Amino acid sequence: MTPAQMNTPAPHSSTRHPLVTQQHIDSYRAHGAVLVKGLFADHVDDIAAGIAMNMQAPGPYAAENLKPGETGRFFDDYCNWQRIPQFEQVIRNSAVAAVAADLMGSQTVQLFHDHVLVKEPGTSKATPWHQDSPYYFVEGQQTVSFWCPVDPVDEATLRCVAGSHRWARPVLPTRWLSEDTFYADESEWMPVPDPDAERMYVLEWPMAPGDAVAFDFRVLHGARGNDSAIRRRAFSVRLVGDDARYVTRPGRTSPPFPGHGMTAGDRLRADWFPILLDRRDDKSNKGSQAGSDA
Ligand SMILES: O=C(O)CCC(=O)C(=O)O
Repeated sequence: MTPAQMNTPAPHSSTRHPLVTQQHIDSYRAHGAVLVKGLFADHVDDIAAGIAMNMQAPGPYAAENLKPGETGRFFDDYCNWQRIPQFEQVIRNSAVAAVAADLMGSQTVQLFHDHVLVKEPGTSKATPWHQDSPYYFVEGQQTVSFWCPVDPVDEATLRCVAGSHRWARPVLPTRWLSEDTFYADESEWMPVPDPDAERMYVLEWPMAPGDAVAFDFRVLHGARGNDSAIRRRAFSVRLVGDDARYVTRPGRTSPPFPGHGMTAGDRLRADWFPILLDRRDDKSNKGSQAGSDA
């Protein structure tokens, strides 16, 4: 496939997943985010069980995101799908890869990582506005995260700034706890905006357990605190498509994936980041192209 072909959205009519309409695809392209109702509806119990297991046995990257004196609990952790069977099962057996292919216009869908984000009742801390892309070592036009709550959410839902995936300059990544800048050099980034004060078009939806917001890695997003009386447990799956390539950053990325051995311009190595779907030759090579270059 030539680079030009890789940037051309794939035809959808024959392969589009029944959950995905042309309106979903158009909204995703235009705004960088769209709600997919019921995407994980059959997997809510598994996701909730996986989150419970994750919180009971946090991984090396687990973080508590509150300063002393702040109320509630804001826990997050990522890159646990290989040790939490429910996460792997959901990632491989749900419709997420097919829906991702449709939204991204990509023939292949590759797993980047999983992420758990839990705000207990009475957690006033907001998730800071940020784009995920600057923290990551992968870039492309074809990227997507799916944020899925396993509790009903209203005020504490994900909030995405429409169109921010097309901004010319990326937004300065910061550390969620200290709010320090993530990389030493601040010059190449734009300051973090205040979308409410600046009256930006913010997309947000009340969501039922199993619904998912699909959003481009470059979309500016955040979330309010959880002032409700119930938990706000969320699971994110991060996926990339045909044109995504490894890029270098001015420091350790998040997640870091130490020892990955990739160099600028590589596709993510498929032995670490499995190819979940390959529509290039649906009949003969489902899953068998892992590691090949598109
Ligand atoms: O759950 C949250 O509060 C924020 C989620 C988020 O930033 C993400 O999934 O990338």
